[in-house]
Amino acid sequence: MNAGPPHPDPARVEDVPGHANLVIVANRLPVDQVTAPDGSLTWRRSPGGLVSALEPVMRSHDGAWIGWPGVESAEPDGDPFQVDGLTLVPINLNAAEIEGFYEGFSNGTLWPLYHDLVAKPEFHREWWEAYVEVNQRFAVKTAEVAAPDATVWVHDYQLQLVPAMLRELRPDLQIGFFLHIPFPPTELFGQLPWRRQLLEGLLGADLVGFQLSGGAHNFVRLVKQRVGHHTEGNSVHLPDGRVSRAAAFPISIDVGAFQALAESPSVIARAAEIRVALGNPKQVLLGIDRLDYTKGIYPRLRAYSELLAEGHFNVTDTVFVQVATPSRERVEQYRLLRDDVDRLVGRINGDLGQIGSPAIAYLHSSYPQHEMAALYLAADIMVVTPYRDGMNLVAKEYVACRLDNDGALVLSEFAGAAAEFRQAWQVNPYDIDGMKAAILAAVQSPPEERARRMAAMRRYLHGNDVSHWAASFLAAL
Ligand code: GDG
Repeated sequence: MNAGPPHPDPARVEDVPGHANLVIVANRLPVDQVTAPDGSLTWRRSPGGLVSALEPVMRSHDGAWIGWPGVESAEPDGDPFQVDGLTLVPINLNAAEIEGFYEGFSNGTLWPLYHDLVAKPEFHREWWEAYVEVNQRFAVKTAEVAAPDATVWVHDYQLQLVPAMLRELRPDLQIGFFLHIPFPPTELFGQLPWRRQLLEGLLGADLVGFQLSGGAHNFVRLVKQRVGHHTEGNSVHLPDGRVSRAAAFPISIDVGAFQALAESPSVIARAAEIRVALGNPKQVLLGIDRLDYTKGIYPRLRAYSELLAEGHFNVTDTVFVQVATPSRERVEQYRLLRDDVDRLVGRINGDLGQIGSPAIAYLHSSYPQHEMAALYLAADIMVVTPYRDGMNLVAKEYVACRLDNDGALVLSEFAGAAAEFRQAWQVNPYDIDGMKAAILAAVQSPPEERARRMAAMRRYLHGNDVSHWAASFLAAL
């Protein structure tokens, strides 16, 4: 818990506006505002891929981070403030902005469209208008905060118009953009009524980064097709003489931090405690995800329940721990998903569980990072089966924690991480039988094979952690 007032000592922040040499612009600030029992406001670190990835980079670059504090507010934006040495610049969102920009266009239109239509995207003109207005607010604030010739790094699908809006206001800046989620194939993107505006928004950046090279190719192809600019390889030549480049920068994690957690006596003790609490099973399988329909939680649990029902596993010596972190709970599709998963878990436990031995230990909750590390340590098999995922940091965190090269990773081929973790047991989450076979193969694999596969993934991860990712992006910018 990082405690601190929302309006801190102005002396610490008065030199910030107009003076930040590295500005991170993201939908969310890397903190949540919470009310302490005494009524005062404090800040708590928030979970999520972006936060996990960028925090170490910010610290080493001493920059400013612009974003929404995560609570609804109709007040004017507050002053910049500091938490844990990070300078945070808040942008308040009111109820209408949250509904139209965040829950609407970002999570009801773009998120499902960019994830291969796993859910049906909705197109509403008033959501789009809110998206344009909020992107403009982010651009204006960034223009205020950035020093002359500063580097600005804009993040993710919520802010795709910011690069062009910002360039208009501040042509002196170096502007980079990174998309954390997949960039869809041209046929899907083409459905968007505002496809051209989004492409032009991104082209305001000098460098547009994607998780995989496929995303960069899709983007450049679309720019050629829909905007008509001249392209050469992954470079786009703009009419004003500027060149905007697209490239892949697969994101990673703070490997050292996870390794340190995995080595710490308290985390090791907690992992042992978790196994005892689970009844000392022979095998612990683990899933950790935001409760999101892209993550493939449902087919994964179905595959596991069929393996149990067919007698491949026994609930007295095997347990599946599924952590589903609450997410976007005001969006209808997420509420429906929660009901579906609740029902499935209830049915599986009702049909297959025994007193003291549930088939699935289901936790709809969010945990501190050391508890996550203890779970990674306690799990023999990590099951990561998204239908589509930009990268998937959970898979990388599991690998980082397996200091003894033990443990097996079952990984969807549709997660970005699959391109790097060739040695995982890869699965197609749409193929339940295939998933069952892979889980079984992972569970039954001899220790030497697990160690060989894990060692190779760990070697790869060591040369490719989040500071390498950020350094490569910033160097290319
Ligand atoms: C997006 C893209 C891409 C989760 N629950 C808790 C918790 N987490 C942390 C995990 C991990 C992160 O959140 C989740 O990252 P993912 O990569 O798995 O997924 P998204 O949130 O969908 O992230 C994704 C990522 O951006 C980065 O570019 O990889 O593809 O969709 O770090 O550990 N952390 C804590 N408590 C929890 O309960 N402390």
